[in-house]
Amino acid sequence: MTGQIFSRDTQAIFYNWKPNPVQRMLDFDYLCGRQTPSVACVVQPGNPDGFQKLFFGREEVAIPLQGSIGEAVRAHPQADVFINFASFRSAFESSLEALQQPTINVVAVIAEGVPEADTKKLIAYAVANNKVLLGPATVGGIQAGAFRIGDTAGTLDNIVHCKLHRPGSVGFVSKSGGMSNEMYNVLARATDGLYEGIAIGGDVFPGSTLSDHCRRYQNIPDIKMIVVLGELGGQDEYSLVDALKSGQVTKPVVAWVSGTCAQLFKSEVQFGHAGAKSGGESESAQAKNKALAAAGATVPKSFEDFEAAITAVYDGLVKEGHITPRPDVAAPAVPMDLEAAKKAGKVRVPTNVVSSICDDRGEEPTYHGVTMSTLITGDNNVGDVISLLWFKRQLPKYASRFIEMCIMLCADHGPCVSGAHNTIVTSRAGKDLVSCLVSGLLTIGPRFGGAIDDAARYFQDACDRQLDPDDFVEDMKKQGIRVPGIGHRIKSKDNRDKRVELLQVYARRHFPATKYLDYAVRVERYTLTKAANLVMNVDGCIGALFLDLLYSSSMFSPAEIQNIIKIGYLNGLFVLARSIGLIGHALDQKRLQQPLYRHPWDAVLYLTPT
Ligand code: Q5B
Repeated sequence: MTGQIFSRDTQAIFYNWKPNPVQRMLDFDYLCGRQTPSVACVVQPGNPDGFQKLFFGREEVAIPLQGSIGEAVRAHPQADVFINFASFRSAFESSLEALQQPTINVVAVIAEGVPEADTKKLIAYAVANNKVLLGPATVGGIQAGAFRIGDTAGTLDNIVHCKLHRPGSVGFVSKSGGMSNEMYNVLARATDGLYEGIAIGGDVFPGSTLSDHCRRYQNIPDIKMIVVLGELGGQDEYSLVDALKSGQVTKPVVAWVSGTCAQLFKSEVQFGHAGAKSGGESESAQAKNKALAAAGATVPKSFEDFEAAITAVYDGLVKEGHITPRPDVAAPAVPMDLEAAKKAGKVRVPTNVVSSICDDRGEEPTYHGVTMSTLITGDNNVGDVISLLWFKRQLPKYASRFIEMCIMLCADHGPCVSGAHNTIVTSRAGKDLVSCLVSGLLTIGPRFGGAIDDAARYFQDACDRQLDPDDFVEDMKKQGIRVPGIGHRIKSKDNRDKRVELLQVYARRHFPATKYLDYAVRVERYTLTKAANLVMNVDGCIGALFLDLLYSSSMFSPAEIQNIIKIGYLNGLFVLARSIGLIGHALDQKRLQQPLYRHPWDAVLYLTPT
C-alpha cells in the first residue's frame, strides 16, 4: 500500500479476545468522536458466535464474536485491518490466514518471539500482495483522531495530553512502541501534533520497515513533515537513506538513531529489542545518524536535542507557509469505569446484598470468621458448620453433636412417607435429581416433618405461661388446632419412635436443663390418654429440645431466642436431613430402572356420578 492505511471509518477484526485493548480502542473512538466502533468483531477461535458487551462512550455496545477468521471476514467485509493478539505460538498461522483474505489490507502482529523464518514468510506474502504488515513485537500504530491499534499510545490521559484525539501534521515512525509514547509527548510540545504514528516492532525482521512508512507518508498530503526514531542494529535506516537520496521521500525528515552509547561497551551488546544489538560498524547508531544526515535528514547531535531539532523544522515550515497549524480541539471526557473509579476512591457505590455469615473473598473461605482449615483440622462435624452458618457462633460440643444427631436421625424414614413417595414418583417419571429432590421437599409442612418450629412455639408459650399440659391440649382442641409435635401415623404408645427415645436420652445426659422436654413429655402423657398414636413425634422432640438447648447453653440472649423461634430456623433441620434420604431415593429408583409410576385404580375412591 502506498498511502493512507487508516481513516475515521476504519474497522478492524480483532483476533483473540482481550477485553482491555479492545475497550481501549473503543475509548479512543469516543475521544475522536467516531460514529462507529473501530472494532467490527472479535475472533475467538473455535467458539460459537455470540457477542461481548463493551462501552462505546457512555453506552454499552455488543461487539460480535466470530469463531474463525473466515466467518469474521464474511460477516464484516468492510473491516480491512486485522489486529492479531494471538500468542507467538499461533501468530504465524492466523496472520498468514488474515493476509490471504482479500478484504484485509493491514495485519498487525502484537506477539513477541515469532520465529524469524515465519516472519519472513509473512513479509514475502505481504510484499507480493501489496499488504501492510506491522510487527511482530509491536504495539501497532495510531492515526490521530481516527484509529488506534490496541494499546498504542497508552492511557487515555496520555492520548489527550499528546493531542492524539485530533490530527496534526507529523508522520512518525519508530521501532519501539514504548519510545513512541515518549515521542508523541515530544511532538505535542514541538509541533501541532501527530498525524499518524507507527511502531514497526523491534525484531530483526520487521513486517514493514521505517522507510516503507516514510514512503507512505510522502503520499499522504496531510503529513507535512516526518519524524523517525531508529535504533542501532540492522540496516533498515539505510533504505530510508536511499529513499531520501533517490527523491522517493522529499518531505522534511527529522531523524535520530538511538544506541550511540553502544560504543562505550567493549563487546557486542544486546539491547531491549531482538534487533537492537551492536553488530558491525554500519549497524552502529553513529554510522546510521551520519548517513541519514548526509542524505538530507535533520539529525540532532543527541537524543536530548531531538525535540529542538523537530521544533526548528516545524517552525520553519509554519513560517514558510507549508504548515497551517491544526487547531486544538477539546476532548470529550470518557466516563471512568466503575471499578477504576472505586479503586481511585472517586465514587462510592451502595452494596446490593448484605451477608453476615460467611466470606469467600480471602485466601480461604470462612464460615462466620472460622477458616476452612480450622474447621477441617479441628474436631468438628456438620453440627459445627450449622452452628456457624445458621446460629453465627460456635456452639459447645454437646450442642453441635446434638444437631448432628438430628440430621442423622431425620435423614430418612422409609419410602412410604410423603416426601420419599413424591421423590420416588418424580424419579420414575424420568425427572432429574434436583426435580426429584425438590418434589419431595415440597411435601414438608405442618403435617409432615415441618412441625418443629410450631412445636417449639406452642410448647414454649404454654410452658412459659405455666399452663397445665391437660389444659393446653384442651385449649388447642377448642381452637381446632392439632398440637404440633404430637401424633404419628405408625408410631404409638406400644411402638415408640426410637429416634425420639435416642434424642431424649442424649439430652438428659448432656444438656444443662430439659425444662421444655419435660413439659412436652407431660403433654404426651395426656394425649396418650386420648389415643395411642398421639405420641411425641420426632418434630415435637426436636422442637422442645432446641428450646432447652437455646435457653440452657447461655449462648443466646432471650431476644435472640425469640427471633430464632419467630423466624423459624428449626424446620431447616428436617429439610436438610431429609434431603439426604430423598436424594438416596431418587438415585435408588434410577439405579433400579423403575418404570413410570401409576397409582392403581382400586386405590382410589371415585366419587364421580355413575
Ligand atoms: N389428633 C401426624 O395424624 C398426624 C393430633 C390430634 C391433638 C394432635 C397428626 C398431626 C401434628 C403435626 C405433626 C409431624 C398427621 C409428624 C413426621 C415425620 C415422620 C413421618 C412418618 C418422618 C397424624 C386421629 C385423632 C383425631 C385428631 C387427633 C391427631 N393428631 N389431637 N393433637 N397432634 N400431628 N406432624 O394419624 O377426636 O378422632 O377427631 O397432624 O406433629 O411427619 O414417619 O410418617 O420421619 O418421616 O392421621 O416421622 O398427628 O390422625 O388425623 O386420623 O386423627 O387424633 O384430632 O381426633 P393421623 P388423625 P378425633 S412426624
